[in-house]
Amino acid sequence: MIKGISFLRPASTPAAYERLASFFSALGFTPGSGWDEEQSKGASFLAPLGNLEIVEGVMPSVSDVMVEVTQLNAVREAAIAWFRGHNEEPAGRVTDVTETHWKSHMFSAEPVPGHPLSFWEWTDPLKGKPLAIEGDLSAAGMRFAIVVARWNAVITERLLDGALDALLRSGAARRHIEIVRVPGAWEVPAAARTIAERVPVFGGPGRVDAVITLGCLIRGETAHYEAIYNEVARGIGQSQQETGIPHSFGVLTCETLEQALNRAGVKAGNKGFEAAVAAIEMVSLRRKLVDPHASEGA
Ligand code: DLZ
Repeated sequence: MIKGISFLRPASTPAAYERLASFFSALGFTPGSGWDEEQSKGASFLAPLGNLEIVEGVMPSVSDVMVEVTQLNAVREAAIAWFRGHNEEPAGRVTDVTETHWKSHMFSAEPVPGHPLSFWEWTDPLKGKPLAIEGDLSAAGMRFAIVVARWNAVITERLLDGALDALLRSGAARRHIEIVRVPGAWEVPAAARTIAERVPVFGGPGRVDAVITLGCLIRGETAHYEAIYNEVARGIGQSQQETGIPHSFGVLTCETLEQALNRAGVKAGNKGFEAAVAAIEMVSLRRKLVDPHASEGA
């Protein structure tokens, strides 16, 4: 299995070795372990990606070392600063930035005569980057239902406060947030499903974009804890999968009341807040997946 590739640059003198090592360090390369032995020593520099290219015809650069970078101009400034730091004139040693014929721009620097190095960057900022579709965190125009259990209200009310805080601060309108209370966690899935399946009628509550589920089960105080928990999780998941409406999961399962308090805003964040943020993101993502142009110009 191939793990990596190393290019060796023989430095003709100790001074050339020191200069090249100093130049690469100044540009921000991560130092590798290198070696220092009787016969030779090596300064090693690591880059996140390596690529061996066999070229036929005209070489794409003056150098056989091409370093792909981001913020090419800043790298060039660092190269110029390195020469000035050595009381040397960079003119003639650092070229101007020029366009290549493959949608990129490039400059070259020669810290040691005979060792030209080319630095380049794609002009298309998305080129070479892994593209991902992600949801945004703006809740403007989105409609939510929050289903919250009354059992362990000292906890679930805090989760509700957290969820409302996240929605309102992310731009949701108060009138677009429906709060539905149910007796306990056991009842959360059924209410969530009824809301998610709702067909709007004139004057009625209308559709929601996501359902945020909130509850709190405490092992020490809950008979058949595992059985209840499994069923609640399964029911909420099933409602999400079968209706296609995002359901975020804010049902705490804790060993103790103290642990629950910590997750409801005391020491370990507020899981109601987190559930609301997840719901916003999933609504946005769903819109993009269904209609990739949905957020353009938004
Ligand atoms: C009965 C019960 C128990 C013992 N514990 C909890 C709990 O820790 N958290 C919770 O949300 N609900 C609990 N419940 C109530 C059940 O969820 C359910 O509301 C009742 O069994 C009525 O169906």
